[in-house]
Amino acid sequence: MKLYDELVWRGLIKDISSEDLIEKLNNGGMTFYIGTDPTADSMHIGHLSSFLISKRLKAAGHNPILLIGGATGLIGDPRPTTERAMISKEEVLKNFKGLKKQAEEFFGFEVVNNYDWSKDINFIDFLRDYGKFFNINYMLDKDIIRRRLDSGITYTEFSYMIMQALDFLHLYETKGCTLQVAGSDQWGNMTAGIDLIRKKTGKEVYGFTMPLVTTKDGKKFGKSEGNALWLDKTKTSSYELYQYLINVEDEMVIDYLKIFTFLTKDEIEKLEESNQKEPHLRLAHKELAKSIITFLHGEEEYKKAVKISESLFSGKIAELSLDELKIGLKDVPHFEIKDNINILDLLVNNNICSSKREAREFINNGAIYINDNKINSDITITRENAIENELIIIRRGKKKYYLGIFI
Ligand code: 545
Repeated sequence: MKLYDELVWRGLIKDISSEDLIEKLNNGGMTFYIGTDPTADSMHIGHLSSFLISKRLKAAGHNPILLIGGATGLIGDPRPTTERAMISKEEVLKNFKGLKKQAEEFFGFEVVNNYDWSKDINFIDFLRDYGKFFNINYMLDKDIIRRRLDSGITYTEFSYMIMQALDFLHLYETKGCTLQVAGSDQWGNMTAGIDLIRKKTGKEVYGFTMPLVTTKDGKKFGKSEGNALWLDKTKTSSYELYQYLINVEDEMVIDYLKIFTFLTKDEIEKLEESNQKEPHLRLAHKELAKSIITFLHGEEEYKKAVKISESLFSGKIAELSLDELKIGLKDVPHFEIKDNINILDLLVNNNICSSKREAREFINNGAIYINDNKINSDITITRENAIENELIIIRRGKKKYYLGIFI
C-alpha cells in the first residue's frame, strides 16, 4: 500500500493543502516538521497520536524535524474559547527541556527551538518583514480567530499565527522543509505559513492535518478522571496507562490500533475479527496496550503492568512486591491505621462497611480479605499482619480494594 493510501486507511488524514502532496508523500524525500508548544514539562497521549506520524513518514523515506516552541510557548496559540494564561519564561524553559528530552528519547529525531531564531527579530523588522504579508481580513477569516472575536482576543494571541508562519518560512529557507504536519486544530496556522512562503518566495510548500483523536462520543481521547495520560512514567505509571488502554471502548479500539501502532493492515484486520467474534479475550485491547507501553517504556514495563493488573484482578497480591503493590493500588482509597485495631472498627471507621452489623455480615459471608486471607472472625489487626510491616490490603468482595498504611 502506498504511504498516502496507508495514512488514509489509518484515519490519519483530515485536510491536505494540495492534491500534489499525494504524489510527493508517496515518493518520499520531503523534509517535514511537526511542532508542539511547551505547555507542560511532559508529553501526554495527545502528543503521541500526532508525533507518531513522524515515525511513519520517516519509515517512508521522509526527513523529520520536531519543533518545540520556546518562543510561541511564550505567546500562546489561541484556542477557540478563551485567552490562555501566559506562562512564565522560567516555566517555558523548564517545559522545553522536559519535552526535548522526551522527543529525543521516544523519537530520536532532530529537535529545533523556534526561540533560537525568533529571539533575534526586533519589533520593527517583525512588522515590516512578516506583518506586512498578513492582511487583517485574512487573519480574521481563520476559524479559530473568528470564534474568538466575541469573547475577545489580545494582540498577543492574534499575532501567534504570524510566528508559526515565519517558523515554516525559516525551516524552508534553512533546512529545505517543504511540509508541515499537525492535528486538525492547526490548519489555520499551517496555511498561514504556506501562504507566507508563497508570497515571499513564490514557491509551493505543503501541509496536511490529522483528525483529533476522540472517544466514541467525541470527547478528547486520553483523559482518565480528568487527568492527562502523561508519557513520563513517573507521572503516569505503565500500570495506569495499561488500565486505560485495556478499557477503551470496544467500538474504538480498532481505530486506535490504526493510529497508535505499527501493526500491518492484515494484523489489525485479524484483531478486528477477534474483537467481534471473541470480545471477552480483549486481544485488540491487549495489543494496543502492548504496542504503546512497549514503544514508550519498553517490554519490561509492559510485563510489569500486566503482572500487577492480573494479580490484583485475581486477588493474588502475594505475588507482587511492595513497589508493585503501591503502583497498582495508587488510586484505591487509602488511610492510616494504628497498631492493634479491631477489624470491625477498621471496616467501619474507613467507610469500607456502613455499620458494625454490615461488617459482621460481610465477614460471615467470607467477603472480607486481609492481604489475600479470608477473614472469618472478629480479629484484631496488628503490624505483624502487614506486608513488610507497612501495608494492609483489604479487599471487599471480588475487586474492591482499600489500602491501610501503618503509621
Ligand atoms: C508551534 C510553532 C510551529 C508549529 C507548531 C507549533 C505548536 C502548535 C500547537 N500545537 C499543539 C500543542 O499542544 C500542546 C499540548 C500537546 C497536545 O499549539 N501551534 O502544542 C498540538 N501539537 C500536536 C498536534 C495537535 C496540536 O502539539 O499538532 O493538533 C494536537 O494533536 O494541538 O512552528
